[in-house]
Amino acid sequence: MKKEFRRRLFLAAVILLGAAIPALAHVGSPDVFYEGDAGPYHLFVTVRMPQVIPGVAEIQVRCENGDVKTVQIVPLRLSGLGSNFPPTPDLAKVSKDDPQFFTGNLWLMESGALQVRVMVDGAKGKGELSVPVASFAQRTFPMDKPLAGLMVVMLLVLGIGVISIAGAGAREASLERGEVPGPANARRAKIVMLVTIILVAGLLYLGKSWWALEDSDYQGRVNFYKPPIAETTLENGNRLVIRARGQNPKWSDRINMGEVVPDHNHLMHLFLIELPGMNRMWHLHPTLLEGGAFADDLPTMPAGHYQVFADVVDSRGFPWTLVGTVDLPEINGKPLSGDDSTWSGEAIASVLGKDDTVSQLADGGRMIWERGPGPLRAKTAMDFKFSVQDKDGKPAQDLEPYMGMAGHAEFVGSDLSVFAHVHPAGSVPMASLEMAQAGLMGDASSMQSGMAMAPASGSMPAEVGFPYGFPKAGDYRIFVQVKRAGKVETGVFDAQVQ
Ligand SMILES: [Cu+2]
Repeated sequence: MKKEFRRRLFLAAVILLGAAIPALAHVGSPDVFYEGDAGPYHLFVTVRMPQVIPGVAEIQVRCENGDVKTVQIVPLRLSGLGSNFPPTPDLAKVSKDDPQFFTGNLWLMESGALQVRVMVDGAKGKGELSVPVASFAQRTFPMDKPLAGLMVVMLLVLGIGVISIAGAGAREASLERGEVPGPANARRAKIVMLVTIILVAGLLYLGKSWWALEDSDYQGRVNFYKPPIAETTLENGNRLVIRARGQNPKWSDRINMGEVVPDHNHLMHLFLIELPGMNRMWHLHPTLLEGGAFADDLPTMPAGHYQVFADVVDSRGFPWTLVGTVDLPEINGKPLSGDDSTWSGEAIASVLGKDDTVSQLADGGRMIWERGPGPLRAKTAMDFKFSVQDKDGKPAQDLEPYMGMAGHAEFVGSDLSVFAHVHPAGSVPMASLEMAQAGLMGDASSMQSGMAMAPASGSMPAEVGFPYGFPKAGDYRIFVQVKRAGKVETGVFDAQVQ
């Protein structure tokens, strides 16, 4: 029985190990980067999300002005019950080296759309902001081998201990002092030990069933939050229909694609990227059909194999990215209109390896990535700054808001395991951010500036910035989209991240 049990425990450990393949999270970029204002204070907030829920999120707050004294942080739901009653906040620790850098850890107890509220106090009075975060279990941790070994030993000691104590009790408890147990006592002891063995085995079996149930429930949650699959069909030659299918059977019951909310003017942002070179990209905006499917009349595009990333935000404020691929025939479609845009140029493989900081724009102008020297590092919060020049090399004067913002950037891993759609306010979805800011009930001015919306056209600077951090080492292609004099222009940069 001991052997059998050890074999089973070993099997359970193997199953757990097998389940530990890292999940694609929001497509591989779970940490949250945010730049905005808490009243009079300009803050950069990074939330490093835990890999398991409940788990501990690490919060970093950097203040631009030098006059912040204390920073308090607290997690709560983004919408619905509990979103208006924050628990007692934690005081963030100030860094020894930098008096304007604060860090803290927060327990996230549940999955779903949450927010981290940041309350600042300093020379200019109080201010607060809220950062929406998507909380979900990304993986199952395997049990460590030494711990498993220790537990097997303890279990054996306890199990054998219980059986032998019960046996000794039955054999010797009723004896007088010095009396030797007779055959009747020995028989009784055998029976009691047998019964105890059955009881212990029963308990172990129940324990194992409970463990397996908890484990499969947790794994179900991990699967639930894996990016849903974008199922595509082409109708009438140029109409692309997109449906979502979860990697967990419960998914479509819980998430209704018919109940998504608009995210910067559109219910869905669809990116089609030609594979394998990423040398063409479309940013389109399908419309919602009855029953939660989306459809888009495709523009003219060549036949090819395309990667699909489709961003939506559900009514609770949780962002989902549908992921898939589609093979398209040559499409004779409509011309691009509205907020739709496209780019084509060099393939990623042919340019990697050189420092890619200048991107030629369609009208003869250029976009320049103002990056510092030295290698790019994974898991480091950065401010990605891009300046736009006209064809004479002067700062462009004709920038205007594109879907309400100074720019949109898409960070795509060359192996497609990372996709992040980022704005000047950071990696938080704008729709979730609106929910978070609405919950603050504060002054409307902090809401406006906190969202880093673009100023009215005419006064737009020729530079756009995006707070973000690469989630892991590898090659990336960055698409930076701005609007100039009514036309969307896309700068493309390849990056090697260490
Ligand atoms: Cu965008």
